[in-house]
Amino acid sequence: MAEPAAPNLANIQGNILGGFNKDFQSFLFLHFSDRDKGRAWLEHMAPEIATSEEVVAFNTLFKQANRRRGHEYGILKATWTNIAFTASGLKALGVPDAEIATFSEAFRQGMKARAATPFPTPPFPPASLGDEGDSDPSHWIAPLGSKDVHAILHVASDSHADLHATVARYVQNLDFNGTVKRLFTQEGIVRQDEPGHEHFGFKDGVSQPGIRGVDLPRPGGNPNEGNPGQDLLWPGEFVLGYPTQIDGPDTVNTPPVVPNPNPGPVSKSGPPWAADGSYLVFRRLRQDVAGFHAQLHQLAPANGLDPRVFAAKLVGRYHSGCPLEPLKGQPQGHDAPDDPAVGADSLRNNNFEYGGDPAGNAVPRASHIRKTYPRDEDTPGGGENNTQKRRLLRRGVPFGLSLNLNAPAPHDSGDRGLLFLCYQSSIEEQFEFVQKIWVNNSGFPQGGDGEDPIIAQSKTGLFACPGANPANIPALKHFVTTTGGDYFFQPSISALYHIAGVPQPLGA
Ligand code: N7H
Repeated sequence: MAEPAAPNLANIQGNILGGFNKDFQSFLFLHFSDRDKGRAWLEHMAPEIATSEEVVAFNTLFKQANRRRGHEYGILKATWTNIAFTASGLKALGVPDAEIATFSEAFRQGMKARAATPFPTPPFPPASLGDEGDSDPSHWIAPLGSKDVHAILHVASDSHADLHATVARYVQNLDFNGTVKRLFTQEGIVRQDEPGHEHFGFKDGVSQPGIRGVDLPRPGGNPNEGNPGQDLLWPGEFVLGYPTQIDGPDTVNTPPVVPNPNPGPVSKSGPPWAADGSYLVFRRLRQDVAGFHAQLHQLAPANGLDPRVFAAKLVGRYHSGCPLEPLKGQPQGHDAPDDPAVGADSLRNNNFEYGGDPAGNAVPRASHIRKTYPRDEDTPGGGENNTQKRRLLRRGVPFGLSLNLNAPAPHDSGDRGLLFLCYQSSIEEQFEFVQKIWVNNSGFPQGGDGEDPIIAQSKTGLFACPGANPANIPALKHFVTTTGGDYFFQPSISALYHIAGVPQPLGA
């Protein structure tokens, strides 16, 4: 029988296909000390869990109302919850060892085991994520990365008050149950001074993969794109049980279409009940904002660049999200200090490729967005058809308060950054591949390009920046430190009942 192509949104947890996109978020790290009471708690929680169907419908309505009224204040509000488990969590809830063994090795080992030092040096490919020095797991915030963490309960809301009322209700129930312990709570909060921007100042969440069956082509537009420049990918890249991208040329159409638009093999991992589930990577990344800006203002003039252009070259976009590459159909890109601010325009801000800029004159080949998604660039892995198998659905949110760069507070904790979350159907082939083989590798895409200047896990690295003088910056400091993280599996709604050991109620 043919496998389904359109994702079953009603059975897929919210935030996987259809991001929560909420200003106020809490992540509760839980431990189950009794199998049966843990299962009873899960049965009780299951109706609280949002579906992707609900979140996609809400987001569509929210955008429509927002567009018509011209503002988003007070239009619609929601509070969403979802849940994901570590391998030790599945075991604590009684999932048999033989079934756990069928999940991916990275998930079974957990991020801490994969993060371990030493920093990858040749021979390549490296065995670890390269979390060294301050990022070494021995410095992580307890209990992140510990096998005691069994589940992450994620609550996200448009209102601070609603978030805390919901979390308080859940915590009361945890305490009542007694054997589901809350080990730690991590708060996430969108920057109130610059909503949508991460702590270094750049607009985030601008580029996401389009998903066939969820994101529709624009009327009269390219049938293989959602918004202009947003390639539509098969849902199996992000959810188990669906067709994936083909890592090879299109042999069906003449001329061949790139990326290959035909459905590839169905994504499989874990036991049959893992279908409609997804792997979640959670990484707590601290950002040294003052250090980042101090380096910009020191190195930019020393290398003949305006600090705003240098900052944009590190990322590949201006602060507004506007790309440095020329938009399709336009002769010139942007390389002037003034930010052209087309960042909010999703019809324009992803409509570019790198093929016209092989030397990296506009966007250096090692810049953050080119490293993590090289688009049509030639790669040692085989170019764009292979690259589309490395995509991530990013669902991050900042943590900590903004740093006032004009008047830093004397007792500032410095603990701010990004809670990086991403969904994929293979941790090894997607998140880990991007971090190990592209980000941390100074030889990708070409020898001498340098590490990713934003997230590489080494203290300093090379950054080749054509247009700067000199063009090679040999010891660029890096200001993102890993302070914890783990790998989770986010089961379908029906699988939550399966794990709880009860039949799914009709209509649930
Ligand atoms: Fe990145 N930043 O502020 O510089 N990221 N990121 N990221 N990131 C992106 O397109 C940032 C991190 C990706 O499709 C933008 O949304 C920071 C990790 C990918 O063209 C900005 C941190 C990983 C893309 C940042 C951080 C990635 C992307 C541009 C950590 C994966 C899409 C706005 C503190 C291992 C590329 C946007 C594309 C975009 C920043 C983390 C991956 C501004 C500060 C850990 C795939």
